[in-house]
Amino acid sequence: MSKITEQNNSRTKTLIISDLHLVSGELEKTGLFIKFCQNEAQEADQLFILGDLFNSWLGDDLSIANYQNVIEALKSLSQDTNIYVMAGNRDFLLGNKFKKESGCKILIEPHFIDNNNKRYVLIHGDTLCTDDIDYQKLKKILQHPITKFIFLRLPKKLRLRLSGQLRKKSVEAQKYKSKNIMDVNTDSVDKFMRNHPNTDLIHGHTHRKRVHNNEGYTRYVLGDWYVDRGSAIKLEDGLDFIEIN
Ligand SMILES: [Mn+2]
Repeated sequence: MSKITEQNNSRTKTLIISDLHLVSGELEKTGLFIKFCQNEAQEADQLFILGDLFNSWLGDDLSIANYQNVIEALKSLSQDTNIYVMAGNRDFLLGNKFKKESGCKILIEPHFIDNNNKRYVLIHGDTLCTDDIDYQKLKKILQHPITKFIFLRLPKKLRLRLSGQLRKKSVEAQKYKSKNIMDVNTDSVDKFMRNHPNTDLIHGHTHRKRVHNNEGYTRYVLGDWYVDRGSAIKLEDGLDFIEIN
């Protein structure tokens, strides 16, 4: 059974975001996120980042240096706000040095939180995209502990080269995939939610912000972050989508 976040009282102010896909050197979106850390997130008791905060993460030893300003913003936010980071399919190599330097705690999915007499299950979302068989196969290989172990020990230059090639392939593959294939499979969602009765689902990954009212549960899909505006879910006296700008 997964852990439940300690604060169970209904007045815990929680913000949930995902899929910022920050790229080092892309200053506008990075700046928007840093501003968010200094304002909206500062007023929250806890912030959940449900994966793909970073567009790529090739190991703490290589990537922390590329995102120094983001790490510093997280660190200073972590003094007042509990920050929980879930790995996405882009940044699943976030490690111990990241945890230490950013002040974030790393969550394993699924993670459950209670708010205002309602239980929510949080996941990144890619596990439910079961129609994309090639993606699921590749994920199994890339995120296998042995692959991760070996990759993290490769020279930095080689890691950069390999990830560049992989990214190119994935962009090409996406061109030929239908839009439906890259969304969640509703049977897989139903099956997953049957294991978690009286719970609503919050996830990201698909970049299709929406509220889906299904039989027995509601599925909330987190919104995108652009250079000039972002999106978050706020839990306080209920659930609201808020715009960040
Ligand atoms: Mn993703």
